[in-house]
Order: sequence, then structure tokens, then C-alpha cells
Amino acid sequence: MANANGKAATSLPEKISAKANPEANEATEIAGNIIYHAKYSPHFSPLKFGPEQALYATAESLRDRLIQLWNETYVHFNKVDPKQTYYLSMEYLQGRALTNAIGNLNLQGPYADALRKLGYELEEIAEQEKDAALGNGGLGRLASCFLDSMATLNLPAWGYGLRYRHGLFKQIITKKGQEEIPEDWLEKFSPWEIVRHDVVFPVRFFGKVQINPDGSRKWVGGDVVQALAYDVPIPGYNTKNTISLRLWEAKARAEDLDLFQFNEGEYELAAQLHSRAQQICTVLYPGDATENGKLLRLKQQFFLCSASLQDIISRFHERSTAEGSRKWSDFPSKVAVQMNDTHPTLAIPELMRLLMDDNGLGWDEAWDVTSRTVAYTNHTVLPEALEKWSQSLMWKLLPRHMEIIEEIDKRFVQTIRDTRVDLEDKISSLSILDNNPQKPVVRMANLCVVSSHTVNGVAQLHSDILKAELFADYVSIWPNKFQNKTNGITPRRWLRFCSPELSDIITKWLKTDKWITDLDLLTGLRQFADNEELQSEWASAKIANKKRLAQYIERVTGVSIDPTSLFDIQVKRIHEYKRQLMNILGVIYRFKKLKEMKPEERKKTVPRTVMIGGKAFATYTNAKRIVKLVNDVGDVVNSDPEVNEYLKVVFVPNYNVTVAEMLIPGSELSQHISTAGMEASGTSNMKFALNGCLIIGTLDGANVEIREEVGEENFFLFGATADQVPRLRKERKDGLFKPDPRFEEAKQFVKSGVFGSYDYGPLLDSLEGNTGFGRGDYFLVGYDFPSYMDAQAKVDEAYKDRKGWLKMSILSTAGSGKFSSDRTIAQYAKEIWNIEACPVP
Ligand code: NBG
Repeated sequence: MANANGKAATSLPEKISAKANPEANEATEIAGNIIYHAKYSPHFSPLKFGPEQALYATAESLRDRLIQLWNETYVHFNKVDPKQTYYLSMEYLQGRALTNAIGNLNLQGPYADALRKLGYELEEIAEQEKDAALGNGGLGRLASCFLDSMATLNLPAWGYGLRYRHGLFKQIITKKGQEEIPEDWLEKFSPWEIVRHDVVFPVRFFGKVQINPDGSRKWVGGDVVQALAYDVPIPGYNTKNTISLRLWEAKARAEDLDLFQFNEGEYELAAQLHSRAQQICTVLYPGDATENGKLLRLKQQFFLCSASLQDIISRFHERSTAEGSRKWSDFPSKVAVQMNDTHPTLAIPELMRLLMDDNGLGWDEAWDVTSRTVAYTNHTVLPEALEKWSQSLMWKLLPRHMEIIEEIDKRFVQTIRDTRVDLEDKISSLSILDNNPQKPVVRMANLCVVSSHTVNGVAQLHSDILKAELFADYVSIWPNKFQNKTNGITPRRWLRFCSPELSDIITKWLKTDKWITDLDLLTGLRQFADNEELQSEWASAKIANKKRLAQYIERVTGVSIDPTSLFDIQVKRIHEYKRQLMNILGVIYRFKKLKEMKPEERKKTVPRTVMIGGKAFATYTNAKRIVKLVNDVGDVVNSDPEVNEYLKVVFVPNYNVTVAEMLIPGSELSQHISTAGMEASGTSNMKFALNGCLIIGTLDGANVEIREEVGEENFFLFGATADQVPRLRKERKDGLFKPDPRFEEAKQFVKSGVFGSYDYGPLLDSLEGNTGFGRGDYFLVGYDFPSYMDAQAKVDEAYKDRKGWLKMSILSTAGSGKFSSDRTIAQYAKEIWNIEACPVP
């Protein structure tokens, strides 16, 4: 590694003296504080100061600052004692923290100068940081955007999650396609987390229920592991407020080691509980919209819920003892618990248990408190992602909770019988327990709906579908329980910090940078959409970002791409409903046509670089075949001398938050092409639109609202609508579907073997036939293909009109204000949590 001057910088600079200075905000002081940490908070051999050492020392210097703000926030919340929100999520996709923290604290300039004094560029140091990838995809990233907005809006709120030792797997691409290797963010350590040795709670598994003489019940026996808190600071933008993401780690106590057995040489047996505890937080559950969990996954979920609720209750208790007057019935006016999907559903029976068995409340009182405290967000309608846990597994792991769930169900069913005779025949689908003798399960979504005061979907269309289909009968029972909260993204990470060039232009034309926290101000750009000066500045920012992206692509894939070609990107988890297969079949068709053209005809086409990236669930075979196909197509197309000037196809490996921060600013067209009704919201669509990238997409999820906001003339729409899908599937079953010749041609081309010898039969078979498992084109690729290709032709035409395209791009950014997670979170705060801002003075 070389420093800014091209020289190796491996030893501590001597000119600058080490000086602890947590309040440093001027370059020399910051540099002194960085050196102080390199010397006196050492993690490496003395005197070394390479980029890695510099990263850790820089992060620690910044952490000093954060700790101060963090403590102030904590003290202030404690003093004001507002109602607080606790966001329970099994996933957070934080990505890197350095640039974000420096940016939110507005220390960009001083930090860059300080590092330059030490021989480094800030970007180079930032590059050293590993992503905290404690999530799978959109759901986890949403949680992270929400934390940023909660802090920025000065809301009294906490994030709760698990401290997985290995986050989402790293994807490498080999000749075989995708391969997974373990992620290693904690291989050394994370400079951002602070362990709180005083925040430890016991969490029990297995055991049995003991009935006391007074009839009260107690869960006893089994394994007890300890949950230890690790806090990660979440700084708000341009505010003192810094909140916490509290991640639990599972541990056993020293006394749980059986010394006798150990001395007998039975090492594994002696440390059984230690190793079982360790397993809990070893890996992030790798599923995304797939229900594949077993005992360990259930343990993880319970571990999160139990530790978090004990923590929440102990905070409530501290007050009670201080004031001597706090009543349990006040709990919901101090605490809001938000369940991010059904993964933290066990918070419901666990809160009931803690209230009844540990704190002596009766059923009615406990139920009243619980159901006024918890709220649930649904993130999918995919049946395979609606969690159902085996009843026998639950009885084994959580016997007391199963009693409570049975009782909740019994009382709910009784109420329906008493009050709604018309729903009698719906009871079997409304109830929480599915007692089907073949496979008795607990339906977690039903438990959430029955117990929560509010249930919300994540985009208008999705919320409407929930009300009309999945939860229709519940709506008739509780018409006011259901809401919509359209997702959002933080404009700090997803525009201000990932595209400083475009941000500066926006600030210049709006004459203010207030848009960073008031994103609706972007509409002010509309009046300049035709302005040539703005257009040319806009184009120069885009090309700079495209060049940066092209360098990155060349570095990680070896493929050189032309920054003047149209950059067309689809990045998200690989899933059949997201239809990466349609994208690549479209590319294949384009390639075939280019091959058939004469050289002068080719010259008239619009050169395109198609980039596709995303991870496939390790056991999702068809998803992995899609990854392989994209790579194989890329190999053939990119090395075809007749065509590769006009078309390049790149599979971007190991898509993650950091890669997204590179791709999104450099994009011009992005694809959000899921089968209508299947993508609950999508959030990358918002990030692309915000960065002036045009969308080709279906009327699905948040696309619908994006199109409304940016204007339909600035959105390349195609495909069936959600309400047509059931009929189209039926027609297909009835043998009425007639494929477009272009679709047949593309598939045939793959079958002819142009892209190598890999057997694509099983993948293509999913598009064939009218019925049968894994057949019959459930995701309607064939039906939508012709309109997709027509929309792509419109993209090419539009791109030829440079000014027209720039105008559309500006209007896209101008129309993205609604999709700030600040708006989303403000709505949750007001309409679900009933909490208010609590800014640190
Ligand atoms: C995902 C949806 C996305 C949505 C995110 C965030 C799950 C279960 N759901 O469409 O598929 O944008 O949640 O709400 O991961």
C-alpha cells in the first residue's frame, strides 16, 4: 500500500504528536487524536501505521466523538423520559460506517485534511472497512435506513438485533457459478461496537413448565445462556442525537464449564453449554423470502426477543423504583415495540410471560399491555416466506410460550364465535394454530395480526393486497388495525455521501443543502429540468460516476466497459419472481439480433452495458442457474469482436451495500421487473430514481408510487398488472397462452449451446408447459416478455435524445422526495408509535 505521495507509509509519523482529544474538530487536533489511538489503543504491533492501522485509529478517534454525543443522548432521554420505540429486527445491513459517521457529524473536510497530514487519503482509508452485513437484502437495509432516520429526526428509539459472527456469505464466481464463503467482519474486530458488560440477561431454552400451588406457572430447567449487549452508535445527521443499535451476543458463564468433566479429559462434554451458546450467533440465517429455518433459527429469534424485552422491562422498572408510582398499565405509553416482519413474533408470548410469570400480572392485564405495545410490519406475501413453526418443535424449545400461544388462540377463536357467527367457516384459516394432523404448525403472521395494535404493509399496492387478500377476514374484524407505510431510504447514504458530485450540483441549484433532511425540496429542480447549464453539469456528474464504476468493474471482473455506453443495472437478491431471467433472455435476444446485423446497422444501435448482480440463496438451484447463465452469456458476448462494442454483459460479484454505493450513482437505467403483486415494495428502485437513474419496470411494489411521483413519461412501464395475474395463470393452465416469437427465439438460442455446455434445460423448463411443479412459467416471464422488449426499444430511442434523457434524469431525482426514510419514519412515529422528537439541547 502506498500513501498519497506514492510512498509506503507503514510507520507512525513522528512530526505529529499523539494527543488524546475526544473533542477534536480541527485537522491537526484530529490527526493528533488518530496518532494517540494508533499508539495507546493498540491492536497491532507497535509503530506500524499502514492503511489498516490507520482505519482502526481513525475510527477510534471518531468513536470518541460519538461516545460523547451518545452519552449526552442517553442522559437526555433518561431525564425527559419520553415514550421510546424499540425496533426488533433479525437483520441490519449497515454497510460501512466511517464515511457515514464523518458525514453525519459534518467533519468531512477536517478528517480528510487530518489523514492527509498522516499520508493518507480519506477514501483510501474508508476502503479498508468491511461491511457489517447482518442482513440478507431489502428488509435488513430498510432497518438500517430507519435507524439513520430515527437518529436524524431526534426520535427516542433503539434498534435491537443479533451480533452474528459471520454476516451474509461472500459470493465468489467460479467456472461452476456462485460459490459461498463465510463472511469475516469480526475476524479482527469492529471498531464501532462497545460491549456493555453490565447489560446481561439470562435466556432459557427447553425445560418445562412448573405449576405452583397458587396456580401460577413458571418456566424452569433447560439450558440458560447469557445475552450480552454490544452497542453500535447511530449518529443522526446534523444533530447531537446519537442512538443505539444494540446487538446481542450469546455466552455461557464461567460456572457453566464442568471442571470435573474437563479434568477427566471430556473437553467437549465439559464445554457443551459454551458451544451451544456460541452457535446461536455464529451465522446470519441465509434465507431471503424462504422458510427454511430449524431449531437454531428459532433459538436465534427467541434469543433476540427475550433479551430485548428483558432490557426494555428493566428500563421501565428502573423508573418505577425511582418514582415509586409507575403502573404496568402505563407501559404502552412508554414503550412501542415494532416487529420487523414475523421473525421477532416471539416477543408477544415472551412479553406475556414476563408480565405474568415474573411480574405477577393476570392474563387480562398482561394481554392489554402487550397488545397495546406491539405492532407488526409485513414485508412479503410470498407463501414460502410466511413463517410457520412446527408445534412440536415449539413445545420442545419454548413450552411456556406454547401454552400462552394456545391461550391467545383459544380466546381469539372464542371471541369470533361469540361475536361473528358469519366467520365460523373462516376460523380454521384465521386461527393461530394450524392443527392439521399431518403437520401441526403455529402461523406466526396470524399471531402477529391478532396480537398487534397495528399491522402495516410497505407500499400502497402491497398494503392493499394485504387488506384485500392475505388478511381480508381480519380486516372485517378490526377495520382500523391496518395501515400502509411506504418504505423509504436515507438520502444521506444514498445520495449525499455516495454521490458528492451530484449532491453539490443539487445544492447549488436549490441554493440550499436543506434537501438532505427535507427531501421534498428536490421538486425545486423541476423548473430547471430543461436548463442546458444544469443538464451539462448533471451529465458531467453522471459521467464521473460512470467512470468510477467502470474502473471498479474492471478491477473486480477484468471486463473493460465503455463509460459512454448506456449503463443498465439490475441488482438485488436473485429470485425467480424478480425475473433476472427475463433480463438475461432480453440480453440474449439483443445479442442475437446484433450478430445478425451488418456492421453499418450495428453502428446505429445504442451501445449498452448490462450489469446484473445479487446473491442466490445457497440451496436455491434455479437462482444459481440464473447466476451461471448471466456469467456464461457475459463470457461469450464480451469476447465477441463483432458485437462487444455495442453490448457488454457483466455479472457484478458479491453485491452488498458498499458495491451498491458504487453502482447506483453510475447507473442510467435500472430494472425493477418483478411479476406484479410479488415485490412488496423494493427499495433499491428508490435509490436509483433518487440518483437520476430511469426505471424500466412493472406496476409492482413501490414502482407504482415512484412512477406517480416522477411522472409516467419518465418511467418505462411494461407488463401485466397485479389484478390480471390470477387470470393469466389460469389461462396458462388452460393451455391458452401463445408465446411471442422473440421469446421462443431467445430460449432456442440458449438451447443451441452458444453459451457453453452447462445444462440449462431445468432452468428453461420452468418456462415451459402449462402446469406442474417448477413448470408452467408461474412468474409470467413469457407473458411479459414482448412488452418488456418493446419497453427496452423505447429506452434505446429515448437514450439517443441526449437532452431528453438528461431532462428525464433530472425529473427522476426531482420526483424522489417522497422516498426519504425520514418521511416513512415520521409516519411510523406519528401514526403507529405515538412518539415525539427528543432533541439533545
Ligand atoms: C422484503 C421485500 C421487499 C421490500 C423489503 C423491505 C422480505 C421478507 N421482504 O420488496 O421482498 O422492499 O422487504 O420492506 O425480505
